[in-house]
Amino acid sequence: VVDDNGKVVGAVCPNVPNNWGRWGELDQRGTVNFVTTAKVAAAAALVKTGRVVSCAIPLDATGPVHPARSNIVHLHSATGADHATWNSTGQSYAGLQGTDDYIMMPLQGSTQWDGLAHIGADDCFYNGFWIGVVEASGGATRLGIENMKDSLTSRGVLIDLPRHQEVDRLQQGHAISPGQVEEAAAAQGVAIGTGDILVIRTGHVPWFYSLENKSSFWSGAPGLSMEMVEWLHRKEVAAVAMDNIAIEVEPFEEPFDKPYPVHVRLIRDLGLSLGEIWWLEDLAAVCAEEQRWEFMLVAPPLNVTNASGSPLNPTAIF
Ligand code: UVW
Repeated sequence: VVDDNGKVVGAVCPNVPNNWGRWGELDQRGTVNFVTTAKVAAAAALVKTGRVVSCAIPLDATGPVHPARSNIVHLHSATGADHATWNSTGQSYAGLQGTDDYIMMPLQGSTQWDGLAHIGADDCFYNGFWIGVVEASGGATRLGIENMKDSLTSRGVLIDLPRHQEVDRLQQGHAISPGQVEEAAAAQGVAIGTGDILVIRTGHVPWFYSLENKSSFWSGAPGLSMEMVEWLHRKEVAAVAMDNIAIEVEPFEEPFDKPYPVHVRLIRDLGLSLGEIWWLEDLAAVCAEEQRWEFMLVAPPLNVTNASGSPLNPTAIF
């Protein structure tokens, strides 16, 4: 039975830990509630040099798009060539020589946030919203990414695992444990706390770009182990972002009852937004140069109405 708010009446999250009800029965923002105005002000106080670093891959058809999705199409509808040849487009607006373009893409097809309407299980999304609240015509009528439009800006902390482990990249199937994160954090001299956006570098997305034949890329990925769920919950992290495809380790850790088991636990149970396919090479280089792994991270999604996710250009400011 679903009530007028789209909630399954009497739904109880089957797993512990979870955040269902923590910020109210109708909350649609989950762990970004940890980011208070004081937290944002403290993050802004980390800005010392004004150095700005993008964490986005190029938004074009060369990037890694999950094989279940179609690639990015970018069309140029008014161009310099139109003006140069004086066709009808070129002559519009009495000689003004403007250009226009269109993009068609899966919202999960580039550097992106997975919002809270992206993954459900057992007919429920985060906080007990019914799976049917994401509709064919209306999209995510609850838990849409637009609920995050004023958020996902906080203190960012980069954990650079390849640097700490003295490797170019973590291998496919490498399961990241809380111990590995804590060890690297201690070596970097940085602590992770309430409301932080945790950014973990693996080197996996750069590996994609280096491959001539991309097919081997899709056979696995380094990513979070199931153990990280309890740790992220205890640390009260606001969001996690990584340079892999789906945050979690692939192949999935055994035993699992559904594919993408870490997604289910983080998105549905905790209400934690996941940043995927981020580009962290430039950020890692600046962190190493400045010898600091904390910064202001400005990473709100696009204000796409009723969307399950959003591309973005996450920006670290030092
Ligand atoms: C899934 O849809 C499970 O993957 P991603 O999080 O990469 O979008």
